[in-house]
Amino acid sequence: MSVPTVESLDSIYTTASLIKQGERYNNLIETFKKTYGRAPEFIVRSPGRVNLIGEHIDYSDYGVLPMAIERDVVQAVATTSENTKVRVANMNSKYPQREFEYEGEDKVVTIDSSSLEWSNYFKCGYKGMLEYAKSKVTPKGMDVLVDGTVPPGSGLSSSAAFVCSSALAVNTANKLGLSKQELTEIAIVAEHNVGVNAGGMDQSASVFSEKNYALHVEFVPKLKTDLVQLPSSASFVIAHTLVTADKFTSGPRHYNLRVVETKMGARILANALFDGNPSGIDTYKKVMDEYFRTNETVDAEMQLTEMLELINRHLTNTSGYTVKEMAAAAGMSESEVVERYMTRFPVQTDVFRLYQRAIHVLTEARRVYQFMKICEQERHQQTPSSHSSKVLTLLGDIMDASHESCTKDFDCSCPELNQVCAIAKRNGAFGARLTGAGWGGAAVFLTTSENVPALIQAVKDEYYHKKFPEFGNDQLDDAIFPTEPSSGATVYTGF
Ligand code: NG1
Ligand code: MG
Repeated sequence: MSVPTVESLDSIYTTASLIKQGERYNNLIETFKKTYGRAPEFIVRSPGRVNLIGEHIDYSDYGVLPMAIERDVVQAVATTSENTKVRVANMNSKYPQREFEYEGEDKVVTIDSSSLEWSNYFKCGYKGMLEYAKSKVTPKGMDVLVDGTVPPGSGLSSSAAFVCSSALAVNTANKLGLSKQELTEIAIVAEHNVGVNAGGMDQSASVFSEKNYALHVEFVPKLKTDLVQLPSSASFVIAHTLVTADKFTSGPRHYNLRVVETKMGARILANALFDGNPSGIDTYKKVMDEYFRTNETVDAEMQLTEMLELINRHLTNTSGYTVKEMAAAAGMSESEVVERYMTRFPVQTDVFRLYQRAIHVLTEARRVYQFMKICEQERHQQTPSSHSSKVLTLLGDIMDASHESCTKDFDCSCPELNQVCAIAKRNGAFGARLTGAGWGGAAVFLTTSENVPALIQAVKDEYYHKKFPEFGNDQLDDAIFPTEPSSGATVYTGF
């Protein structure tokens, strides 16, 4: 079997080289035939991502700077018009084959988010797309075979890669013709169906990324992406601590709690600044935009500096708020706070640390601008080699500051993440930080291409070999690997 030729069904979905993927795709196609007794009609692919800078600020509507990685979720698909049954199988035998039926225009499909069930991620994409396309189509029946290479629970967005590729599969199967923008927006909301109140960074990166570029993603006034050229001397290494952060289980104490802490902080600030917050603003970026609406000349970094002053003035309770105190400061009733922010995504905590979370969000948002400014300046330079290490030092310092802020103020790191970052810093990393949600999962290191092998070896020796002596080199290649900015969502046909 030859390597499938790349032909995007819809030219807006990026095409990517399959040369390296030949064997994997052939395997997928052969297994598909064995599983379903027919050949797939098309293959979709959506990658994971690594976030370079801008952690936990997407749900405060601040811009972030991720890039797609080579690791991805691919799905081979065949359709039928005879029924609306969907069968989903996985190349990994850990995930048993499932099937479900289209339940009609209103419901589309039931998702039981009370259990951690792999096929829920497919259903999310399916439901989101068909709800959006409402009544235009009776969906096709689908046979689907999934193959994922993004380590789950690693902070590299296996979930978004899965949901976006599912949405793309449904888009392609039913010829819905939705744009990247629509698909991304649908995938963002759809992922809430698995019980995580996530922001929109991952889906945007998975869909819009292009090879060789990082992606600046902004969320307000609407989703917008821009390609960012990274310095040519920069190389990145990803290291998964192998401590998995399962947001599904720990969400009430970690991820979903941070969403409440940042939204309530923004509400309190908006209540103080805008006379009762009549429009119910609940993200810091929207507070900032409103506050500077009449004075847009002030640049974003300065706006953020002023926002930090406002935080010091208005979120004064640095030892943490109770629900009652938050409600009072936000000008809301306690029941409204609970109903609006803690019911669909419940949380568990004694106090809400609004001040510390706010300091992280605003300084981190400022770091995104600083990081991009350096990349932009670098793009206009002819780079003598003495200069390139200066640029990496500047970018690395920003990444280090991000890690420190995540550790101290956002409290989303863990000992293992701190440990791998410290090892990296001692072994030639210019910067090292956790990436993704944290509390486990992966870190990202900035280094030069020459130093990549030594850096990887050092982390293997000092971290993996000590903590996971049973792991062979093959398994470790899955845990620590160099990465390059890769391409986003793709449809392959004609094989
Ligand atoms: P990970 O941990 O990669 O799934 C999560 C959120 C992002 C963002 C980051 C933290 C999901 C699907 N994604 O990423 O939106 O908030 O944490 O920056 O939960
Ligand atoms: Mg995820």
